Amino acid sequence: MNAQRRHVIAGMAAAAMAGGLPLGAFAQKKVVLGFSQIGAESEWRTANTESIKSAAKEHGIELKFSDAQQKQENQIKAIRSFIAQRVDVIAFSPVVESGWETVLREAKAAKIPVILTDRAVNVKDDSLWVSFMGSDFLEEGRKAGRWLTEKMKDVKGEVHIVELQGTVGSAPAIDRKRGFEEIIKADPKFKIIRSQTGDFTRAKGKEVMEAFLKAEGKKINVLYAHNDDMAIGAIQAIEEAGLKPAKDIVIISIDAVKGAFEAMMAGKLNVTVECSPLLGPQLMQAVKDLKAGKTLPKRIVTEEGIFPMEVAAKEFPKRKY
Ligand code: GZL
Repeated sequence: MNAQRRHVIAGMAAAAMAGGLPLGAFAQKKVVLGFSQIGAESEWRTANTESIKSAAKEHGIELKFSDAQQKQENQIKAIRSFIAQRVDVIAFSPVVESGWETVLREAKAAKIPVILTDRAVNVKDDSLWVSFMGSDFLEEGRKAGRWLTEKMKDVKGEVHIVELQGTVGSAPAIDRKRGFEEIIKADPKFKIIRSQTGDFTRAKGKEVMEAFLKAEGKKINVLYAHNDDMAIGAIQAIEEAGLKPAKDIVIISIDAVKGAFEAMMAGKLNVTVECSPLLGPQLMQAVKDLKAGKTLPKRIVTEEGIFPMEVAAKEFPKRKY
C-alpha cells in the first residue's frame, strides 16, 4: 500500500473514530470463497479437503465449504447457494464431467468467477470457468502403462489385466483408462480381460475384485486400479482368495497416498503413480489474484512422479499426504 493511500486511510479512520464509526468499518473485507467438494470417498479426497481448509485459514480467506457425498445434484445445490450468498469466488471439484452448463451460466450471470480444481468439466463454452488446476490424468494413465510394459517386456505369453475404474463419467476415470490403453495397445500380448468401476472406494474395490477372482481366478496376471483405495480393497480380496498380492498378481495404482506406501513396504503393491491432492495453497493464491484483478492461466497442471515399491521406504518419511 503506498504512502498516499496509507495517509488517506489514517485520515478516514481518525474521522470515523471522532464520528463514532467503528474502526472495523474500514478493515479490509475478507474474500469469501464458496467451495463444493465431492465427498470423502478416499484418502486422496480427505487430504484434498484438509489442504483446502488449512490454506484458506493461512490466506485469511472466508471459506464456505460443502460436502456433496459424491452426488452431482448436491454440488449443483451448493453452487446455487453460493450464488445466492453472493460469494466472491466459487471453486469446485466436479464429480463427473457433464451436466454443469446451466448452473455455470447462473454463476456467470451473477458475475461470480468459477475455478475448477482436481477434475475438469465438459462444457461447450469455456468462458463458464476461469481456470482449471489439477493433475494430467491422461499422463497418469500413460505412466502406469509405461511401467507395466517395461516390467513385462520379457514375458512371452499373454498378460491378462483386470481394471478397477474410478467413478463412472469422472475425468480421472475416463483419462486414466485412455492413457493406460494408449500405451499397452502397442503390444497385443496385453489384454484387459475385465474392467468395472469400483467408484474410487476401498469397499467397492474389494467387492469388484472378489467378482473378478471368482470369474477369472488364476488367469489374472495384473490389476490396474485407478486409485490406491480401490487397490487396497482389492489386496484384501486377493489375500482372502489365498493369493499373494504384488507376486501372484502385479498391482499398479494411482494417487500415492500413505496407504499405498504402507502396502508397498509390506510387499503387497508394486507401484503407485502420484496424483497430488495438495491443491489448497495454489487455489487460495488464485482466488487472491482474481480479486486483485489479475488474469489466471486457463490451465494449471500439478507436477507429479511415480513410486515403485523399491523406493517406498526411502520416500515414505518425506510424504505430505
Ligand atoms: C484425482 C481425484 C480422484 C483420486 C481418487 O484427482 O479426483 O478422486 O484419484 C479420488 O482417490 O477419489
